[in-house]
Parts: sequence; structure tokens; C-alpha cells
Amino acid sequence: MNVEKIMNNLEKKHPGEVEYLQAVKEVLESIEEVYNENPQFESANIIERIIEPDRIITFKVPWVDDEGNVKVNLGYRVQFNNAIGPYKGGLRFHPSVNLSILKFLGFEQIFKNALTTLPMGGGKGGSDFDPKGKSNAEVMRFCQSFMLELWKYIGPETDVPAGDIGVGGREIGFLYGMYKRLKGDHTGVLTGKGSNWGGSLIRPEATGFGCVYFAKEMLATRGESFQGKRVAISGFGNVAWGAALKATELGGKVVTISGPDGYIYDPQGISGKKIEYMLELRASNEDIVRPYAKVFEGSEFHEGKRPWEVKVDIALPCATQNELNGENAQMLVNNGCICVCEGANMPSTPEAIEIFHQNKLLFAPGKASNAGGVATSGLEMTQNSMKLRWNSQEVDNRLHEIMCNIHGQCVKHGKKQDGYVDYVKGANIAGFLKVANSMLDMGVI
Ligand code: NDP
Ligand code: 2IT
Repeated sequence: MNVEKIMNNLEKKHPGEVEYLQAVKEVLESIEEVYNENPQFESANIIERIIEPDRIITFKVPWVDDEGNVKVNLGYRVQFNNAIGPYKGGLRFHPSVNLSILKFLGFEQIFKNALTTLPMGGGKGGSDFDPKGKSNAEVMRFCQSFMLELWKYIGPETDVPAGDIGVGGREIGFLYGMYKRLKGDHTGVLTGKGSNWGGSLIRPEATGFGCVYFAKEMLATRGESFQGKRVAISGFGNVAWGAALKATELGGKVVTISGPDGYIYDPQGISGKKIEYMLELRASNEDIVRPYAKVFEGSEFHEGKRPWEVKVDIALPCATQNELNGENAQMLVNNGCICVCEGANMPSTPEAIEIFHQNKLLFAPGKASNAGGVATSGLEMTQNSMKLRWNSQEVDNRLHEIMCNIHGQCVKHGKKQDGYVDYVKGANIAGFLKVANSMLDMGVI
């Protein structure tokens, strides 16, 4: 495999799709060795087939705001690869959404879903709609218009969307309501549903919990644990919330959260009521963490800054892609951080990852460490198919088991001769082998 040549060709075909090209390059570099050892992949031209989505659906989403103005947003669904199961992946509503971002997320999702051990292919979708400052009625009308187009392309055995940035329980409710009306079926076509109408218990917590379970496994390889450790979390959304809950439960002290406006440093620890307050902040639809510092004495708001300058033992980036760069990584290393476990998708830049590897930090890429969200979506699909419901303990046990299994797969494929585990390589190889071998089994289709 000639990674440079493949990347040059891909860049010519998709100029300017920075995030997508970044994600593909990282995977190709990690799997190069394994790929070259298995000539059957080359003869089936697996690489060219796996790096392009099966199809991309784009559509316009017209809707009317509360003042009667007609608005138009763009909607997308990228159906990337369904070799091991129906397309599966979230929907993102954020003004930054474009095709490059959704293609990167869909590509990552293929390997992440393969790692979960459940039968799910990879997909992603969303819109450049900005939920910030919108009323409930506006969000509802937008979601209904979005689904009026999307429903034709999804189904419980075809493509099963879920949430991501800007899409939580409220949006899934509006989307599902419209799907149900159009289709006339009450099926498991979206995950992250309300627990009264088919949603799995623990799904809201799952990504953050899973991320902390993964970090716990990594720490254990060095005889360490969360007990007494200072933890920096970025973001204040669904994933950050779940991670804060579980890290605190395991004895860690979460000292930061962040938003687009800056970060909060709370040396006493963000626990109990303060974690509940994160939900209030999120529901306010205002996109800021600043108010936290006014509510909780002793905490500080650092405007326009990222939390990586704070001295911590463990960092859990849970906001968005490329939010932790080389400089931030160096700061974490200098401050004695031992473990970085990604809750978000691709939050660390390639330069940051290089620094973590050089300094032998425990570093987990999102496609392994944030797979608990989609894994629990998979468990929701299973419960919907079986028409039954597991209790929280049952779902949590399965989630824990899946995260331990993913950790094991990463160690198996990523352990170097000196004992250091390259989790990026491990996750990419394990995910790739499962999907590529499945594609081989099914011939050229
Ligand atoms: P939420 O919308 O609940 O929260 C996202 C957080 O990131 C918010 O704090 C948000 O602030 C912040 N954020 C978003 N974009 C930016 C930006 N450009 N600059 C700075 N901050 C930003 O989303 P989730 O918690 O669901 O998602 C967080 C990350 O986790 C994403 O990378 C997502 O892909 C990933 N993920 C989510 C899963 C899930 O199940 N929800 C599963 C696996 C991964 P704001 O929105 O106010 O801008
Ligand atoms: O990035 C992700 O894995 C998600 N946003 C969750 C996807 C899902 O289908 O639950």
C-alpha cells in the first residue's frame, strides 16, 4: 500500500475535505503493515472500496421560524459501509456541519462499530441547523421537516440514526414522532429514544460511562486507578456529563468542563449537584459554561481558553474534533498527565497524538474509547427486536463488558515489543480486519 499515493488521489477527488482526509490518513497509516501482509485485500481493492461511502444523501430542509420567516438548512446522511450490519451512526446538528465532517465521522463509525462486537455498519448524518437560541417549537418544526426527507432512506434493518452534537433526547423524540407518522410503524429505527417508548436505559450515560470504563482498563495496565486523580473534561454536553458522573463515582476529582466560550476550573471538584447543573446549562440552549462560575463559589471561568493548561492526571476530551492540539498536548505532558482518553470523535490532532505516543502516555482514540454510546444503541436495537427491556444493571454490565473487550482488542493488535500499547494502531487494525474480511466474504458488490 502506498499511503501517500492513495491520499494524493483522494485529495484530488475531494479537495478541501480536511477532516475526512485526516481520518482516512490516520487509519491507512496504522493498517499499512497488516494490509501488506494480506495480499487478498489488495486483490479485492479493499482500500478504494472502504474509503468512499456507499452513498451520500443530501437534501434541503425548509422550515418556518416563530416569526413566520421561511428558513432553509442542508440535511445529509452518509451511508458509508454496511458490510457487518445496517448503517448505524448519529445525527449532528451544528452550524459547522459540512460533508467533510460527516464523512470523517461516518468513516470512523465503521471501525468503531466493528469494535463493539455488535452487527452494525457505519453511517453519519446531520445538518448545519443551529439549535442555539431556538424555541422548542422551532426545533420541532425543523426536525419534522428533516425527517420528511430522511425517512425514505432509513429503517430498522437499513440505517439506524441516533444523536450526536446538538441532537439529544428532545430531537430524537421529534424525529421519531415524524418517522412513526410517515411510516406507520413503531420500530427501532432511531436509538436514544425516550425510555417510555423503546429507549434503552443507560443510553444517555453510555458514551461517557464507556469512556471512563476504557480509561479504567488502561490505567489498570499500569497499576493505576481513578482514585484520587485530578481529571480535566472538555465540553459540557451529553458525553462530558456521563464521563463526569462515572469518573467521580470511581473516586476521581473532575476539575474542568468547557464550552465554546471558555472553560470552568473548579478545584473542589465538579460532583453531585454540580453535575446536574451541567444538564441545566445544556438545556438553556445558550452554548456557554460561564454561568457555572457565578453559581458555584470557588470556581473560575477562563474566557476563550481550553482546559488543557490545568494540572491534571487524566484528560477526557469530550467536546468536538481537533480541540486538543500539539501545544495543548505538550502542556498536559509537562504537567504530569498520564492518561488521555477521548470521549469525542477525533478531538486530538495528529501532532497531539504524536506527542502522547512519544511520551508513552496512555492514549485512547475515540473510535475505541467512545464506542460505548453506539454499543448501547446496538443494545437498544436488540431490546427493540426482542420486544423487551433490560434493567439498568443489565445494560451497564453489558456496556462494561463491551468496553473491556474493545480494550483487549486494542492491546492484542497494538502492543509493541517494549510493552507500550499503541491504542490507535490496535483499534484501527482490529476494526479494519473485521470489516475487510467481511467484505471479502461477500465478493465485489
Ligand atoms: P452535545 O451537543 O451534547 O455536546 C457537545 C459539546 O461540545 C458541547 O459542550 C458543545 O458546545 C461543544 N462543542 C461543539 N462544537 C464545538 C466547537 N466547534 N467548539 C467548541 N465546543 C464545541 O454533544 P455530545 O456530548 O453528544 O458530543 C460530544 C462529542 O462526543 C462529539 O465529538 C460527538 O461526536 C462525540 N460522541 C457522541 C456520542 C453520543 O452518544 N452522543 C457517542 C460518541 C461520540 P455547543 O454545542 O454549545 O457548541
Ligand atoms: O459518534 C457516535 O458514536 C455517536 N454519536 C453515537 C451513534 C449511535 O448510533 O448511537
